[in-house]
Amino acid sequence: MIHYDIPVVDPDAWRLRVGGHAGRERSLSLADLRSMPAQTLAVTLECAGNGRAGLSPRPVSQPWLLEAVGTAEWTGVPLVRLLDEAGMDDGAVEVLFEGLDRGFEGGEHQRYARSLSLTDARREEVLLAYAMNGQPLPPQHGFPLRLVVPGWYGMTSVKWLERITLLDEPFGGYQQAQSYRVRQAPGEAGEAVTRMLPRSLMAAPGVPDFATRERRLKTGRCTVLGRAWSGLGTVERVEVSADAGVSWSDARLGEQASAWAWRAWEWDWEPSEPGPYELCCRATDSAANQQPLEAPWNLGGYCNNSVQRVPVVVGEA
Ligand SMILES: Nc1nc2c(c(=O)[nH]1)N[C@H]1C(S)=C(S)[C@@H](COP(=O)(O)O)O[C@H]1N2
Ligand SMILES: [Mo]
Repeated sequence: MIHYDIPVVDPDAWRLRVGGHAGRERSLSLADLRSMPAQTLAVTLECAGNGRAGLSPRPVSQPWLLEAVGTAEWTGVPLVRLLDEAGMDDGAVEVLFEGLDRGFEGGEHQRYARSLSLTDARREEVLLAYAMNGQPLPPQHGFPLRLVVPGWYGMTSVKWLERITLLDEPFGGYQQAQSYRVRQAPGEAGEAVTRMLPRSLMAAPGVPDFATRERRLKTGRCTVLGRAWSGLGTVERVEVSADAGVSWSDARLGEQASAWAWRAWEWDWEPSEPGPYELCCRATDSAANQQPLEAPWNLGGYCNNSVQRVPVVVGEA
């Protein structure tokens, strides 16, 4: 998701500044970053607000249905290398990432900025990415450089990176302390949104009705295809129900492009007779987290990983 405007960046003039509670201030060009050992990793990124429009009452923000997720192959420099090269004073506890984009939010003029604890920032899978699917980052995905934090909801992966700062106290900026918190009422401290809860989505069989989105399908055998992911463990199980979640059976699990990318699954279906059905799918991860039939409501509309429901009408012809 993009909170403000996509910044216009001249790649020749652009520099990444690294400093704060670090041994020395550094300024890196794109060429400097490209000359460092690179890593490529397939990562699924999901917006914390994915599924928000399914909550009632509907929280005021981007009304995502289920489209705010995707998987790409990211190439860049492992952040931990850069942190090691920067050197660090004792006492650094967090790493702050600031983007070039700015706007008004919550009555405050701000740059988009988020932090990670030093421990989370030093994980080997965290990348400073300058390429997506083998091409320079497209403008909307963070050109020329973005953070990619596998396993976490998308807001963590700061785009259009301009500065990395080592902090000796937790960051209290808007996107950390006000936004992206699970709370029931304004003014509550709430719980920080962090890693992606398990979720599965299906490409339902048949064809859609334009207005209702209900799907129409001929009798006979078909295969339901899907993807599932979790930032809290690996996907261990996907189940599908054709009766609105009353009875479930296991889908076959397939490949995933990396430990941080969604996992393919498929499920064969032969409806016993014509009529209305409701297909549902749910994922369970290795930490025993399972998608709920209905996720709890919260003010920001975050982390709604309720099972997907797709009405399908099976007909004779
Ligand atoms: N600088 C900056 N980084 C940002 C954002 C932003 O608005 N500004 N949006 C965040 C959010 S909310 C999400 S979901 C992801 C989306 O990344 P994508 O557009 O590559 O899918 O970027 C994150 N990084
Ligand atoms: Mo997002």
